[in-house]
Amino acid sequence: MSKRQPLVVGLALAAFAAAAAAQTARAQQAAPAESPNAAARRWFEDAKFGMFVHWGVYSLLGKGEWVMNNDKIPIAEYRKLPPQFNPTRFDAEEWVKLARSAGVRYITITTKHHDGFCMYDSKLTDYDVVDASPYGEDPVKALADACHKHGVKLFFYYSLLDWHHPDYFPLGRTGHHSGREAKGDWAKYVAYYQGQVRELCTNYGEIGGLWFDGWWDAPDAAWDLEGTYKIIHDLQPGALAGNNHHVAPFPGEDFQMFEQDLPGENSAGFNKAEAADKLPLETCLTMNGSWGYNANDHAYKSTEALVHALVGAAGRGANLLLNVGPKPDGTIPAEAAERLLDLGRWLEANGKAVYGTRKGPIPPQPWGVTTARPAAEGHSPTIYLHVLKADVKEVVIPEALTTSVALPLGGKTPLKKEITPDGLKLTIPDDARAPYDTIIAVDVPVPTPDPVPLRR
Ligand code: FHN
Repeated sequence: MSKRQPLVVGLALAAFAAAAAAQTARAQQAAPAESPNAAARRWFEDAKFGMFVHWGVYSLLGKGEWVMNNDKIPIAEYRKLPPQFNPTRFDAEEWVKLARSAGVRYITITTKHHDGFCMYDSKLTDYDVVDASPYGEDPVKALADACHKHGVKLFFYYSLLDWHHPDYFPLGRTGHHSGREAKGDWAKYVAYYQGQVRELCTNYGEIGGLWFDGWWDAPDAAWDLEGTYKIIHDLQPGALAGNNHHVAPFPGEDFQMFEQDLPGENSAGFNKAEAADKLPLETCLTMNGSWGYNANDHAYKSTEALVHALVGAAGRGANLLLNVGPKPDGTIPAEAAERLLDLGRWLEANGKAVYGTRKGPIPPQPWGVTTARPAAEGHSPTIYLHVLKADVKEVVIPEALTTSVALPLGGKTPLKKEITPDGLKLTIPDDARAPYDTIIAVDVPVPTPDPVPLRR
């Protein structure tokens, strides 16, 4: 951090301290009741960590969720998959317990992906897991019940793009090998998909929200997104609507997602949009290189890389939605389960610097990121420095933090501080270093607010 760091850091620090002081003062007055949507957005921002599940009949082929399009499989052939789909080893309780052990706070599952096959019991089509597969049960219902039982919120991924439905016409950029006739009634397709959104908001109890995808296939089509978001908000006032369209958020959307990149990055080429400053953010990420089950993809990211993704997202005010692609038998690949348990162990020890925080007042640095926790009862606000580079021996933070106390997370011995021309230098002792992320808690003294004059 150089002293010449733009004024923005100083302003951010001042804003952080002012917000902390204001929050202390506000705590003394009755807070106005917040709307269910505002409460849900705040919950989402606090949650920090979700598990994405891409599961469908495509898992039988073990080549990912785009196999129908990539292998140019027409519907007449693809329809032979559901009768072979019988995930007898699927255990919703097991999935949710694994998620809880990983420190996951919500699960987002594909209810219908681009292939058009519904992994839930829809009354609007027989092309679903209950009517078209020997399994004959509704895995989404089982998952919803297990999530409600274990206090995990459940979000539904829903693909607007549909390679199967005869009224998804005109075709968009993909799905040109499905063998459908070159005709269809787009209004009927909109009524179909909005009817399914209604089903998802009605039949599974309280849900966390809807995660839409596939808008990018036909960006100029009459999707009636505002009508769709109204259905969600009317039926489930505490549910959030998000749409993975890779452009700036539309009216009615409650969070913004980024794919395979942290907000502000675009290595994957998906994320052209800036991070909206007023919406909760989320980055979705594969553990290997595939969303749906890919039998040949063993290129799993290291636990360190996944911790850095989780912390890197939190340091940019975003959640991490980490993906698993279950096998056709309903089990989660062993490598994925292993990574999830590693993350759970790390969060067990360090979750305080992640859950419930917001992005810190110091922007991402070469050494890492910062998260911040507002003042709590009897506790000053805390800035967490996440030193992600193992070879970094000292960090320089704004001089304005001169009066703060900097402790290794869980440690008792304050770090040595030195005022330098670049700012306040903290030296990290070797015994304070931790695997993946050395976290320094900087307790920021907050001026005690002037006593509120008693009203006569
Ligand atoms: O095409 C989909 C893909 O299969 C996957 O569901 C990802 C997850 O974010 N979204 C789309 C690609 O942007």
